[in-house]
Amino acid sequence: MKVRAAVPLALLLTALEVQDAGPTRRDMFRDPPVAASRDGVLALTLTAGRARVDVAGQQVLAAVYNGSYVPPTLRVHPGDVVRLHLVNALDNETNLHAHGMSVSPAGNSDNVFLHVPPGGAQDYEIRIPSNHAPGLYWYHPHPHGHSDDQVRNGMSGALIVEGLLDPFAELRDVPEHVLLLKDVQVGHGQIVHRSIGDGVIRSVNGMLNPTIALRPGETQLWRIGNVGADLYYSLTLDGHRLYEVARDGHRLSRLLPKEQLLVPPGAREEVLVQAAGPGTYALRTAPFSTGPQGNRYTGAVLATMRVAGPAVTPIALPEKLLPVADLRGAVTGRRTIVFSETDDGDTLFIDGRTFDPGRTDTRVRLGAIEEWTIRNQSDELHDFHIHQTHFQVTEVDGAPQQFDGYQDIVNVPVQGEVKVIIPFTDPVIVGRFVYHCHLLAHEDKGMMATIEVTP
Ligand SMILES: [Cu+2]
Repeated sequence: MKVRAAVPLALLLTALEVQDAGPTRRDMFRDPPVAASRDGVLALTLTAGRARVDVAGQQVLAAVYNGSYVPPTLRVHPGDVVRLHLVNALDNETNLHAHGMSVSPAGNSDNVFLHVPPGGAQDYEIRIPSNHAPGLYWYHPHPHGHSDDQVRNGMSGALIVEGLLDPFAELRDVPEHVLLLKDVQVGHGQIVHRSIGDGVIRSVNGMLNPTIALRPGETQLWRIGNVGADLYYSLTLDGHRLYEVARDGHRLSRLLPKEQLLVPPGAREEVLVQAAGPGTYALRTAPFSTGPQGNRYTGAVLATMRVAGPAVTPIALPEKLLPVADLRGAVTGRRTIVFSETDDGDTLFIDGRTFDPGRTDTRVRLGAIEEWTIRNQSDELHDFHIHQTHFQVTEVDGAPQQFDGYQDIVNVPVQGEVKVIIPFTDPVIVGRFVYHCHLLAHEDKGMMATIEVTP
């Protein structure tokens, strides 16, 4: 804020002190720091290690990247190369996954079978195809058995492929924010591991209910990522609709006004927000239950939108965006996979088996476009995610779904099923990778399988 000479300094200080007093003080919203590519290359080091960090206004000891609960947002263009040096200063093995990216799963690219031992380091080189879909992706560790713990600690950050709104002259220059949703359980100054959702604190970019400032009528792009380990978010914004532009980094064929958005673990939503009249409006997540064998947790106000200042003329939002290819009619094969678990919930299966990195569960020829039925034979929610590619959701519990675009995460109802069409058509994905439930506690307890795409 610029201090104007006409206001006595003493008065200003008093006002600030009053504002700062007490627990009701809210942080102004801050975007995560940015590491952007230059001349086609993004080079950076991520060091995974324990550090005392600020989370939701508390100092806690956590395992994080580069000493921060909110590591840099990686911003790249299609065609760029990411050269990432991962240093493991933790007590457990770790590795790195570029969630949602259609990149090579081989060698030292997006290869989750690579594990970096404690004290070790690994150079990753991820080449982003020149035709890669622009949007919000994210990075996080993926070492089976430790994924949940490491992501719960804060090891997750945003990865943005530029260009989402470039084709639309009226939207190209709207201000944007990245909102990373993470949740923590804190005990004795440390991040602790209790039952999912139990006493959880929700944060946005590590902040507790920060204030996002807009002018009346102003339009902003909010890139919202559920980059926590296990929690569902069900989002609403008081007095406003969220205009859905993209799901999981994939632009929709039209702008969808939504009163409420379900964001399962690992999913992203990119939305336009158009501010109403002056006032404050809460961005909320509703209380949630993941089923009789699952978890219940409370809702929270995630952020407060404060609308003030001179009004601007609202942009006329387009109804249509760009066409997206409908894959129905192009299906070359079908298969069914089943999620199940033991009665105590301690062991979870895909097709009756727990994860074995040495076994190849599914083999697919490059060029195939498969319809998968994903059946949930348990009494709690799971969400399905496959690496290296995306899919089209065609049915949920037998009800046909309207086609608007692709995604890489889908919620699978309790004792229900979804049908998706998965293209295995991009030559860059040839190799071995995985599909799994993205509640990382479930993945760590076995609910993951391997797939190989062969030329
Ligand atoms: Cu699950």
